[in-house]
Amino acid sequence: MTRRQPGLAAMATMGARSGSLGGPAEAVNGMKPVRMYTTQVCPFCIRAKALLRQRGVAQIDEVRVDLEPEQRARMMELTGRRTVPQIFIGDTHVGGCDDLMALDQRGGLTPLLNGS
Ligand SMILES: N[C@@H](CCC(=O)N[C@@H](CS)C(=O)NCC(=O)O)C(=O)O
Repeated sequence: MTRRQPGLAAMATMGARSGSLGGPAEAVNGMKPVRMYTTQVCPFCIRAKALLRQRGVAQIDEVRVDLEPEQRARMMELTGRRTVPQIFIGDTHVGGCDDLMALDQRGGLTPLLNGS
């Protein structure tokens, strides 16, 4: 699932990205919004997206850092990391794919997604 691309008119009125993560991530199905910094060729990104979908995430706000170099800089600024994926659930920086899977294995992913 890729990030929604706003129309030109919307972009003209939007100015800077909104929200605490700097973008348009929104809650869907009562779940916290999920943002993932990715590149096109990235097996770890594919694996992370598959796990999130298995846990009921219907929408991922995907930021393609290979297409938007300024977003790679933003990702590194926010996370201190240079690899993709970098995953945010709500305001929480989960980390990469390994971190997401470890969180799930210790039972923390679903509660985080549900804000409980
Ligand atoms: N342990 C990390 C590995 C992530 C990783 O190696 N991602 C690759 C792309 S699939 C990457 O960003 N490579 C570029 C680099 O290492 O600078 C995770 O689970 O997310």
